[in-house]
Amino acid sequence: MKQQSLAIAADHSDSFDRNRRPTRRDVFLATSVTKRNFDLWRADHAPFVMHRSFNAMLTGRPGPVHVEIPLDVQVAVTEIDIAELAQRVPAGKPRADAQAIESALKLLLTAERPCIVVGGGTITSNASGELKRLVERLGIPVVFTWNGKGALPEDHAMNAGTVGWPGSLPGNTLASTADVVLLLGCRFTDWSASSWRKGVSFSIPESKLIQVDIDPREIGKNYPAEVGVVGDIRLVLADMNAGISDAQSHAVLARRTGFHDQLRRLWTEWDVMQAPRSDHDKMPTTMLRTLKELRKVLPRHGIVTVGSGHPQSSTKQDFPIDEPRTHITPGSYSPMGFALPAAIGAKLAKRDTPVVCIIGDGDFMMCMQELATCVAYDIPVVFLVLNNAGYISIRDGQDALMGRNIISEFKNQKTGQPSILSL
Ligand SMILES: Cc1ncc(C[n+]2csc(CCOP(=O)(O)OP(=O)(O)O)c2C)c(N)n1
Ligand SMILES: [Mg+2]
Repeated sequence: MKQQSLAIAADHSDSFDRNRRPTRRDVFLATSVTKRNFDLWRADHAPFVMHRSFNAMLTGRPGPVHVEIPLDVQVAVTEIDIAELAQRVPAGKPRADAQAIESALKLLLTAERPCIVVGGGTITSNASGELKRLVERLGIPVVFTWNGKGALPEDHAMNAGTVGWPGSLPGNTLASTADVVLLLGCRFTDWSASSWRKGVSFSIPESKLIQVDIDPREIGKNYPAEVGVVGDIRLVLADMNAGISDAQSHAVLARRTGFHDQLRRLWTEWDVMQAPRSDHDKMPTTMLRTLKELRKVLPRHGIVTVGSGHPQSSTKQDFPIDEPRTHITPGSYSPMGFALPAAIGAKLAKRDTPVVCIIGDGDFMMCMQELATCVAYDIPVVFLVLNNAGYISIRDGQDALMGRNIISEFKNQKTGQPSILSL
């Protein structure tokens, strides 16, 4: 077997110039979606390349690394020394500059209408405990982006729902009228910032921005930052918590009671707006009613993976998430074809946790062949297919922007009727 592989390698290397350095064209596709790229063109470079890959993948803002290994290198036999990975990656996480923490605290303590925006970085840095402490000591409402959902339980009194488009009325109202915005590990994508239209989700620079990110390149990228704090979010929040005295906490909580009343009023208003769809009791049913029923039976630690289009938006707006890493969303690129394999992956990683894939009919049809994988490998995922007979989020966008729609409803072309109706 080994001899055969080596023979293939020899054949291959005859036509392959192993001294040719990779050009930018070779790695162009991967560079746009990864942190670093390596072309491993010598087997004895493997320890160096793999250590550098793990270093890049696991440090700073974590992300994927692409390593290309040609077949002749894959089958080559060579002598190598491998050092411990622990000796090739940093110990601990970066802590922020004390002066930046102090400036941020000064703004948060004096603000009249502060708001915390929680992005996916908060969950990546396992900052939920420190976030809850800060929120409760300062009484600051929290809004979530798609990837931030779950960082704080949504039944917490300071939950203000989601921000951006789609978002919730409390989330967008509080974020857009805040005098100080504390942003935690969020890129301000077009979705989270409602295409940056002023006053819809954010009113920065009138609102002063405290931006916390482990990646310095994010600071001030889409909005000017009054205070840019570079560091691991859990450590930054721990330092902020340590800098607030009990007396400061009591004083600021007493000052913010009227502000908290407004948050409760906004939730009542939002519930009234959503009630016709979330309490709908006729058939065909609605997405919001379906999600409401799912929430009743899925335990808090149950995982949902979510498909593009209306299922992703409705889940963001009206499906409360209470624990980190239980809401797996395709995020702001929103690729169809993600939710179904993501559910399989989640179930493989957490065999004892219930996993539900909330997915539209269009998205489901992109990769439903993978159901065979679930059967072949006994992977019991629940698929909740929200069948509205079309790419209805796209149809609605076409109607709104162009006044007509095309090729977005799965109609029977003879009868003109969709096969299944649903609101
Ligand atoms: C790979 C890919 N192609 C196209 C899109 C654009 N797109 C976003 S939502 C959507 C329709 C999704 O249909 P469905 O899953 O049935 O959800 P619905 O909006 O109908 O509830 C499309 C085509 C996308 N996000 N990803
Ligand atoms: Mg659909």
